[in-house]
Amino acid sequence: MSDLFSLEGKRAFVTGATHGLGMAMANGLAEAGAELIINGTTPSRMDNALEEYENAGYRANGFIFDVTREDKAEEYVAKIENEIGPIDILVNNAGIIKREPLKDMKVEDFRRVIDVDLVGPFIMAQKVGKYMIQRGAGKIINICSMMSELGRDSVGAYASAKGGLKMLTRNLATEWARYNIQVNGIGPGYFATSQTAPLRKDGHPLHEFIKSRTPAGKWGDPSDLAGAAVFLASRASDFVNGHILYVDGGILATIGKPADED
Ligand code: GCO
Repeated sequence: MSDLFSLEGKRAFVTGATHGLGMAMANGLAEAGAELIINGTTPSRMDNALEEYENAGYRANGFIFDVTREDKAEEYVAKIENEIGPIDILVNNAGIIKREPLKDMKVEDFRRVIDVDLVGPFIMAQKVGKYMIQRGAGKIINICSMMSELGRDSVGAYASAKGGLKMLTRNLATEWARYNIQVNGIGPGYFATSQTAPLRKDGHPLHEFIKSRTPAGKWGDPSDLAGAAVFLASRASDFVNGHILYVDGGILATIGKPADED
């Protein structure tokens, strides 16, 4: 049974895995046997991340480039494929958020969010996918969000990108299942990361709201995502195509309940 989920001999490229959810998923993939490739845009974060992976006993290679740069993505993917080895698994995790009401948001800020959270995954999938198609094998996991399904004041640009990423996932699955490439998504609920740190500050109205809105009654721990990542990266998911696996403590299962109801 453990063979079904083993990633021994596989190589996984997790974008933005210098911290946060990306790092938690990368840890899970490495624990299952995968060699890691990561990228990021902040050199100091990269140094710390590579040290952390190394201390944990994982093999990790890091590259500094922005996933929205098509030329760089193409160049680095070719370099990795030729000099390190085939990328068997791609996790499109890198993303940003800008919290700003749509009526005030600058168009350039809206564009940047779409560029990083939606166009970036397309670029990476296309560049890595080229090699996966030649090999007739591959796993692509796009990191979606609650905001692939739901709206919330101030995160309209992010939600537009993450809704788009869900449909990019289904369309890549539609075109690439025939090449034995499984393209799926993970939709994390509300997790305790640096991205949500502003929402978890004491006194922030979202802090208690998220706990009461989540049937499991708490914020997720990033390590809760490792199992979903390993499943979608392994042979266990070979006939799973275009699925978004929500790991959300049950948020999407319910409309929630009034604050004063026990
Ligand atoms: C928000 C955003 C993110 C969430 C997440 C939910 O509400 O501000 O939705 O911060 O962390 O993406 O899945």
